[in-house]
Amino acid sequence: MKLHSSNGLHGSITVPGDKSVSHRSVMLGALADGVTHVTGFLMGEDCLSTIDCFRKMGVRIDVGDDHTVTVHGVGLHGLTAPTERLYTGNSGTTTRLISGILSGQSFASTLTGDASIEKRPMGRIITPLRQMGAVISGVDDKFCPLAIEPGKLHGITYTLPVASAQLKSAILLAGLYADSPTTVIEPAPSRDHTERMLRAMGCGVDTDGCRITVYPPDHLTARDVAVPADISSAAFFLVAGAIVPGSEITVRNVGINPTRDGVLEVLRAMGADLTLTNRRDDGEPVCDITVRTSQLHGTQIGGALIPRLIDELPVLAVAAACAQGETVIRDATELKVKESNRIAAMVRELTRAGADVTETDDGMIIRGGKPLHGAAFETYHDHRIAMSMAICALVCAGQSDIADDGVVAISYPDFFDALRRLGG
Ligand code: SPQ
Repeated sequence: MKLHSSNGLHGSITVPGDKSVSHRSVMLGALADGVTHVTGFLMGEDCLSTIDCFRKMGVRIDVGDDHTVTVHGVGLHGLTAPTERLYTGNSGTTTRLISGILSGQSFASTLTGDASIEKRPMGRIITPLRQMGAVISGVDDKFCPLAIEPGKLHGITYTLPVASAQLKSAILLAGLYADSPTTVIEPAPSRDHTERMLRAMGCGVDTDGCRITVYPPDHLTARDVAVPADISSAAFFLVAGAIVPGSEITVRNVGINPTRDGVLEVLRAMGADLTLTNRRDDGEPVCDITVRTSQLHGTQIGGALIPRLIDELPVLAVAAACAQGETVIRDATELKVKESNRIAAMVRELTRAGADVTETDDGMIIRGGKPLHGAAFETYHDHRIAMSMAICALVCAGQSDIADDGVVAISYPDFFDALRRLGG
């Protein structure tokens, strides 16, 4: 993919459905009694991996050609033993959440994924699931492939070492199969889509600050899911609209769940011109967001904000490189264990473009305002690095190249077409 500096992006756009909500609609739809109709489903590779895994466990899932998915639930105890390994591709969410579900089944299973998944930490789920009685093992007790045998689960109270929705959800989903309630205590609130969807399906879930308790239900009741547009995908265009001179972009129907909207808070703190309109709620709060170009300035990003914008940090680093003054990102060591080491990747690629960036132990310091120039950018086979550097390329003098552009299909198959439609 060859990219050039842009004179301005204009128009309105609907980005694809939320990846986190799409995954959970299939998982919980499969475990519910009845049929779940999902609209706005993300047809990205990660969510298709989730569909594939549940089909291998006997769940009928019909995929329409207009982002609709129909999940024919089999009930909490209706999954059947897969005849082959469950392959989760590049998807950490599929791998970790499904591990919680598989721990409560009466059959054995093996989970495996691509080269990136085999490097991502799984010890963090193995430890609490074992405490619950799960019979689960991995390579060195830390990595995929994971082997899971039938186990009898009991409720636990578990304090998470990191604010991670995947870890929290794996434990809560195993808790559906436990003989007593399960409580998870988070260091800071992480995305709460699992809790919301479980409640909507009739399961008792109490949230008291950072303390979440799930009560094992008799059954889940299927409920249709309208997936909002993904704020993590919208973020690329919000940053593009803010930094590309002369732009005005409206992103429609964006999910603004308070556990996910940290990117809006930070862009506002940086001086971005954002207008939120047409607010509504359909299980998840949504609105339309209009961004107009403005001069950004540096800011501080850390603490409890981090889990609320963890996947948006790479593109926020691009915004910071275009801002006047210094931006400090701290408390973000989790970025090192995503599809790539996103701290090292962004420091390297922004430096390649001429930005002044220093890597720190838990984040980076970006001294913005240096003139940026085009380059051949690496993606580290990470969709969010590819899209972040594509947005950066729009403000670089000269041409940029992204060789591994197909990686965007993980979460946003249509990304480059959408950018072209806005004038990129
Ligand atoms: O699924 P995967 O590969 O882990 O996806 C990522 C992403 O950038 O798309 C992270 F690499 O998003 C995670 C996110 O970082 C999706 C997620 C979820 O749906 O629960 C939660 C976050 O991860 P974590 O470990 O902080 O809970």
